[in-house]
Amino acid sequence: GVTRLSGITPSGQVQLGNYLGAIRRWARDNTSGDLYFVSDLHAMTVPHNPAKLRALTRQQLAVLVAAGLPTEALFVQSDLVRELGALTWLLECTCSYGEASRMTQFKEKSNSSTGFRLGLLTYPVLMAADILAQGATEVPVGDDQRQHVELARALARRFNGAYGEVFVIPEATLPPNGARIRDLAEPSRKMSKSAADTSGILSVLDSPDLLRRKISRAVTDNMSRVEYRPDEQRGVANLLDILAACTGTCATDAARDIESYAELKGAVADAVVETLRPVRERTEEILADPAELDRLRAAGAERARQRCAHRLNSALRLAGVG
Ligand code: AQP
Repeated sequence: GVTRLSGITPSGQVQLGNYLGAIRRWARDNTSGDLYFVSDLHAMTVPHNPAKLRALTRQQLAVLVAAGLPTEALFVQSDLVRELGALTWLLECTCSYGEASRMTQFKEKSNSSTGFRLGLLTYPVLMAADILAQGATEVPVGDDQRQHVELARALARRFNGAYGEVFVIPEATLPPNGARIRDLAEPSRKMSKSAADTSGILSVLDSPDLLRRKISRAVTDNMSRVEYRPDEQRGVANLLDILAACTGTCATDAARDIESYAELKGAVADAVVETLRPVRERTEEILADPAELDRLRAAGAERARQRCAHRLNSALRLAGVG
């Protein structure tokens, strides 16, 4: 069967782009065999706060449950840290230094910081372990992650060839192109949960008041033209993209009948508040029952561990250890 694996990193509060571009689609499209995980270990490649990471991980898991993902398809990456640590080592010893350091994302991110963590270099190998541990056949990823899935493929092939067939060769697939949501305050950037300045970031858990306030301050332009022209009017086009994604129309149609920027912002605020309300309320309910969330989490971890146990043991044995 097909096993699609998707992850979300708790590097900040889940934002509207994550919801509209990924989580909502996962909840709609998921078929049996698909897996979703909160990749908290990936949030450690840059300086992090332990208590915050723990809280965000829990919150993100709750959002995924609240969004309607089947709980049996969910797990938290660090609940498998021992298994993944072992597999990552086997794969690091299958990967060349040159191969890892050629990853575009590493080159970009290591350039912009001095004294970066070694994990920034090796995290694609951990990602390969995530994929190969679960026997994923498909990994739906955007362009920025494609190279990492290619690495996972190369490592799986190499390991299988050197020691014996143990890993399924995964394939990178293109997720259906959803809306790319941009930062309301800085529409040249995409909306990101780890952004330092949150004034243009709509969090899934923001109160309706806060959502409205942020939307009312969204950057537009002085053309006074409500039309969908992304190249000329990036801020307005972003608001129309958000409106369209929330109301299930296309951005050009969404622009029709709207006369002013004030009216546009009002419509966007209503649509965003109504779209996020059920997820936020359900997330709050889930977080209010920590014992039940712990139970869900433990059950997901157990299933994920069972899925990888045999493969990991075989890989260790074939490599001459374990
Ligand atoms: N602005 C966006 N519009 C549409 N989709 C988006 N996604 C992220 N931002 C937008 C989708 O959300 C999923 C979760 O991705 P991730 O946790 O692996 O990290 P990311 O893609 O790097 O998302 P962020 O919010 O920008 O996080 P940080 O700040 O940590 O980099 C993915 O499916 C992604 O496409």
